[in-house]
Amino acid sequence: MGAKKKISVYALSAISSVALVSSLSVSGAPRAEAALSQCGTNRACAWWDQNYSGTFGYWTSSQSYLSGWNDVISSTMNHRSGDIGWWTDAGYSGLSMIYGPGVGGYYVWPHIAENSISSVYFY
Ligand SMILES: [Ca+2]
Repeated sequence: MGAKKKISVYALSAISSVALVSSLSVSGAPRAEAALSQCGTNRACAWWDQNYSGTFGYWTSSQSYLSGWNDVISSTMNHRSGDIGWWTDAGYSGLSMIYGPGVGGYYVWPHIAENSISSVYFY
């Protein structure tokens, strides 16, 4: 993740400030699709920001505690063949959002999932 962040910082510094401003002002659907493509098969994916943007991470097995990712996730995607449960507390407890294959979404406060996911279960 650190390497990924560095790459994007270098990429931005190569663009002129004018180009940077215009790319920020039109950063809608195209960026979202680019971000969704980060999520390979057989993975549970998450992003820190809405619309599948921001810091990206993925898991290939259940995580009883999302270390480094606790209460920061705003977007999720299930690219597994089975269901995934995102839980608001560690140890697959609290409130859950169970999603089938290919189902994802992003959360805006006051949705219960916004910045509250703490564990993920692979069914
Ligand atoms: Ca939580």
